[in-house]
Amino acid sequence: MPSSLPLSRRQILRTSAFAAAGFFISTRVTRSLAQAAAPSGPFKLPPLPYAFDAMEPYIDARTMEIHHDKHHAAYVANLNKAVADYPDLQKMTTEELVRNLDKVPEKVRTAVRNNAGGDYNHTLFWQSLKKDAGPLQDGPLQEALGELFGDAETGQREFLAKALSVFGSGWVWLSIDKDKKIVLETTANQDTPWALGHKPLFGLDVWEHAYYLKYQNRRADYVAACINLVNWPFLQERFDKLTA
Ligand code: MN3
Repeated sequence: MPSSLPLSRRQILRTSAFAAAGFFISTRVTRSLAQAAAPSGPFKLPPLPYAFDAMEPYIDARTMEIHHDKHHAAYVANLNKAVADYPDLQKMTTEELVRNLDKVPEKVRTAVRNNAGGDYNHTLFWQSLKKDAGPLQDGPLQEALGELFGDAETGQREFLAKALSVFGSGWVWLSIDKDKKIVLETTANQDTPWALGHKPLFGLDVWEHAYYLKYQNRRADYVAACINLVNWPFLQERFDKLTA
């Protein structure tokens, strides 16, 4: 039959194309599952803005990978779950959600508070870290920090002490109050400074998941290491925007 050869060739082609596609798809599925075991929804896990090992040796690559791909991804997935029945909430950003928790229906308020907070805090945290960002330059942020702490050494000491004062899981923050002054404060769990009426400038994650693999119980060593990673140019720009 004249068609048998072309047909079988087509079949072979189809089979191999299918096999290739299948391989491709399964690789992609595995990756996307690892990225976000999420029921799909309006909220997406923002990509880490650098490689997992970008903050070595201060933050190890494995911690960074688990922290972003598992912990941060879980907040996004759980936020999507929480807003699944609320089209109005689905249209909001995580910042709008954490700034308006009183408007979130009581039934999902705790879930939104924890998971929108988790997404918001981590997204800001990733951007706030950079290796070799250089020191803080003279300018409004430097002046505001000087007003609060006096000198840099005192600032680091007080920031560390504040970070150690967090009992259990939480964050230590440099926030901006209503008078555009910087305040040093902490929040529990994934609460944000917005809940305290302040604008978050810089937050350091002091949950154990942020440091346990490398530092075990030595939170002070982790915080001291992170002080080397502050992305001052980013914070300067953010300070200018938040105080404009
Ligand atoms: Mn975390």
